[in-house]
Amino acid sequence: MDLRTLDDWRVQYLGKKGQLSQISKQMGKLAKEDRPVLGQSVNQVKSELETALEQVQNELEQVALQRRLDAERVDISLPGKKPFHGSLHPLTRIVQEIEDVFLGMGFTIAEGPEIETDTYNFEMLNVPKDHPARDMQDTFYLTEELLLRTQTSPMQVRTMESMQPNAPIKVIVPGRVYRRDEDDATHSHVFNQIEGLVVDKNIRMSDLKGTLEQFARAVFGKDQQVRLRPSYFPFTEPSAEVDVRCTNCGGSGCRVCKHTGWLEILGAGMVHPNVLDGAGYDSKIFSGFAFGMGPERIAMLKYGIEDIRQLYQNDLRLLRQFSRI
Ligand code: 2U9
Repeated sequence: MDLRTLDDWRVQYLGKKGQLSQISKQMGKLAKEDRPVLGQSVNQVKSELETALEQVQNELEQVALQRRLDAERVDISLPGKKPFHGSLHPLTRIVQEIEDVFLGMGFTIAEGPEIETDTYNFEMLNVPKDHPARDMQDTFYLTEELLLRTQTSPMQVRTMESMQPNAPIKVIVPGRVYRRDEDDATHSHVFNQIEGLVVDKNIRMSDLKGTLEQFARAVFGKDQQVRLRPSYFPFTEPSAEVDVRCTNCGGSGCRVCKHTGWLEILGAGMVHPNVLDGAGYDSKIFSGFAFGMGPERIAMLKYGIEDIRQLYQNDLRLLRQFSRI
């Protein structure tokens, strides 16, 4: 017996044209006093049949349900499929890590346009008209005045200009910059920079050194030594290049540090008086320091990546090594 056969049975006996209904139709042919007798018998039989039908129907449904549950049973002992996990790109991680270090020292973060004017990108940073960086060979010009920024510093200039008259500044500017360079293992025509600027009264070279030491220790380890070498940039005076002990050999000399024991990670200096005055901060009252670094280089040194192009190729074999899961 199954549910369908049961329904056929119901139609045959209890249906509109079924046997009980046929019997009821005979009622008219009976004598008046016999009709209630037949009526009662029909009702009683009908009610007994319906009860029996319901009971059998319940049993059959129960059996059908059990059969379905057995067929659909999940084998919880089967090993699961591992879901694919994304992760932050190593470059994004380094940028966020560097941002966190400076946020912890009270810096704010500012971001600005990648298309800049010659005025903000060069003029206001004290880069003279005949400086090689201004050459068509080195900079992507869009028009005579518009260009793709070669550094994030124009945004620091904009920040200085936007400050309430001469409020103190402590800002870092991360972002993409562009230079007309041949791409190779250490150069890319698009790369990232993080530049910092601090301006206030009485800012000294020792503030610069302390800040950069703090930064180097947070990123490269708490015992990091930092060394400043004299250098030249048009926008800072004096200027310095900043080294840490080689992350590969610890300072004894190896291929990575070209046997010097040191790795250059930053450029920095005291903001040139022309830059301060140009952006509205009187250089006789205010002083400041600035620094710039390339997070690609920091990521390469920290993670031992030997070719900058690997940071842009999104090869899963590299990226999977930075997955936390
Ligand atoms: C203002 C004034 C001065 C930012 C500075 C450097 C030195 C520097 C390079 C590091 C590697 C660029 O990414 S890189 O190629 N940067 O050496 N940058 S001082 O000086 C400023 C910035 C803004 C208003």
